[in-house]
Amino acid sequence: MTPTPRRPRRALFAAVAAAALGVLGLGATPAAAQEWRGWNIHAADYPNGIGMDAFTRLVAERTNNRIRMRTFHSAQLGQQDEAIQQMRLGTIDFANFNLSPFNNLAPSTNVVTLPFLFRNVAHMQAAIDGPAGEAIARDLEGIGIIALSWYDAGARSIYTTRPVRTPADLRGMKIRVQTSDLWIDLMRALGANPTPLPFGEVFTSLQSGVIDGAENNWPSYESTRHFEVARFYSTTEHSNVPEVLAVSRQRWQRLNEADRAILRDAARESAAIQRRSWAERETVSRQRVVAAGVTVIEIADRTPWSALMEPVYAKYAADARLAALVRQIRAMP
Ligand code: GTR
Repeated sequence: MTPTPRRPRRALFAAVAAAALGVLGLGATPAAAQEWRGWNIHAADYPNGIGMDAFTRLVAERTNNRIRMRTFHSAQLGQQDEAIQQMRLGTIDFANFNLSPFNNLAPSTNVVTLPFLFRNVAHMQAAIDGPAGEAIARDLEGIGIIALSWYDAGARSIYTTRPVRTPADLRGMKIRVQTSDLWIDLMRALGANPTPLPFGEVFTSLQSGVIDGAENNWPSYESTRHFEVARFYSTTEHSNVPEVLAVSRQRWQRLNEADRAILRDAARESAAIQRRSWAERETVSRQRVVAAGVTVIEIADRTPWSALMEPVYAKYAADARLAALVRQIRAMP
């Protein structure tokens, strides 16, 4: 029997060790072997999934498959707060997030979550594509997340198991909110009993009566089938908080400038695709839930609602930097 020569054996060991380090994400992965993992809370056919799939396709094409990205749709890689932690650790490479779950981590995200701040979608887009986006991108970078582009998320409204026409109707009702202090205070200021819960637990919590309602845009209300258990949708349109398409700073730091530019361009183009798809889906989702017998309660006058928001502004837009940003956004044409 021929003894195994020393050198190849050592080489084999080195190769196995390198592969193991690669799996653990510890070694520098050769450019040719990049395989990125992406998180999406929604299903693949939701506007955000469509946007993310456009992003990954464009990046693959423009890097000749050097950077291959796979999006795990429908929260397969975990709920929102866990996914944010994983992005920060670098075990998830890219994702689309609503900005509310960053409220406690990145102060400027509170500004774009503020109730009744934006006059309409165009106003929100001008802010997030401009000064608000710049401030938020800086704050997110500080926590290990690189913002590449901004997705639409429409207006959020309250939906419940009993009709709600005025803030008085909400008194004492348990309303699900995202994990964010601002959201807890906002719901409290409206007189409700805020209940932070992961998105994936809202349906069963409505069904079992753990909560009496939640709040979201038309597409989320429809795609999650929450409308089957919470049959009243009151168009409070209290927040227009947008979303981010982002990559982990750990990945970003290993990219050269040319690849960074490819990712930025692809992300911007994916946002245009997401926004078009979003506008269509809002209409379709509304039609679907109305056809399914949901009662839409039109809130014609939002003044009684916005009048209660003073304490939220006092707490979350008090800091000089954030107050200046709020003023700048309000002054936008
Ligand atoms: C949706 C948003 C999700 C998530 C969800 C929630 O509108 O797209 O990212 O934030 O709301 O309420 O948890």
